[in-house]
Amino acid sequence: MSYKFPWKPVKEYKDILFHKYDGIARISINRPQVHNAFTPLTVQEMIDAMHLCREDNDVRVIILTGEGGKAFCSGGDQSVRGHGGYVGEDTTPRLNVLDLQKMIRSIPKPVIAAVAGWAIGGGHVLHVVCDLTIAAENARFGQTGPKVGSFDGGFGASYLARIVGQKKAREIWFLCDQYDAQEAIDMGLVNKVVPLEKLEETYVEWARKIIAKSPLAIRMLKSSFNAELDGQAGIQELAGNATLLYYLSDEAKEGKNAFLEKRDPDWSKYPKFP
Ligand code: S0N
Repeated sequence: MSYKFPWKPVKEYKDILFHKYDGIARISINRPQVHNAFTPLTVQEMIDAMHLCREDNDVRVIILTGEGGKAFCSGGDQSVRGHGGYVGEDTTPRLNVLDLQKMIRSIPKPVIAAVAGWAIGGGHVLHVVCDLTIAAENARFGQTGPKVGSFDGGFGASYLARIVGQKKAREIWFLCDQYDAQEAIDMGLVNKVVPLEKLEETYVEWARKIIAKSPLAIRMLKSSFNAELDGQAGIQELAGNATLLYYLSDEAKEGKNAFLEKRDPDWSKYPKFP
C-alpha cells in the first residue's frame, strides 16, 4: 500500500512493518494473503515493536493497522493452530497474543487501531484493546470463536462488554455475526468512520491532536481509565505513575538526599495540602 506521509522504517521484520513519522509509530501486520492473520512470530514481532515504542521518547502515539486495505487482522492463523495454541518454528504451542493485548493496554502512550476491512476473531480483540479505533467504511467487525472452536474470555469478553454493553457483547460472541462500520459506530465500538482513502490522514490528524497535549496528562488518563477496570494490575499502573510524579518533587528528593548525606530528612519546608 502506498502512504501519503513520509514514514521512515524503524526495523525490519518478517511479518510486520514498523515505521515512524513525526512522533507517531505505526505497526502494521503484513500478511495480506491471509487477511493479516497472526502466527506466534507475527505476535512476537509486534511485541518487540511495542517494546521499542515504549522505550522511544520520540514516540507519542502508536497506530496499529494491517497492510492491504482489506483486513486489519483476521485473528490467529488457523493453519498453525495446534494442540494448545498457535505453533511457530520452535514447535511450542502459544497464545502469546494475550501478552500483546496486555502490552497495548499498559503501554503509557495511546494506541489507535486503524481498521480497514476485516477485524475478526483475535483481530477484533486487538482493536478492542486499543485506546481508540478509527474505521474505514469497508471495515467489518466480529468474533468467530464459537464457530471455529475458540474463545477469548479475557479482555475480548469483559472489556468488549464494557464498551458495547453486556447484551451486545453476548450477541457478538454467541451469534458470530459480522457488523459493518456504521453498526460499529452505532454501538460505540469505534470512534470514527472515514472513507478508506482518508484513513491514514485521519489517524495522523488524531495522533497530532494527542501529541499537542500534555504527555504526562495523557499518560495519567490512560492509566486512570485502566485502573477502574484492571483490578490490582490497573492500580499498580496508576500507582506507578503516582510514584513517577512523586519522584519529580523536591520532597521526595529530600528523602533520597538525606539518606545519601547520612542525616535526618527535613520535611518541614514542603507544603502540606488540605
Ligand atoms: C475474515 C473472513 C470472514 C473473510 O472472508 P473472505 O473475504 O471470504 O476471505 P477468505 O477467502 O476466507 O480469506 C482469504 C484468505 O485468507 C485466509 N484466512 C483468512 N483468515 C484466516 C485465519 N484466521 N487463519 C488462516 N487463514 C486465514 C483464507 O483461508 C483465505 O486463504 P486462501 O485464499 O488460501 O483460501 C474469513 O476469512 C474468516 O472467517 N477467517 C477466519 C477468522 C477466524 O476464525 N479467526 C480465528 C479466530 N480465533 C482467534 O483469532 C483466536 C485468537 C487467539 O489467539 C486466542 C486468544 C485468546 C484466547 C484464545 C485464543 C484461541 O486461539 O483460542
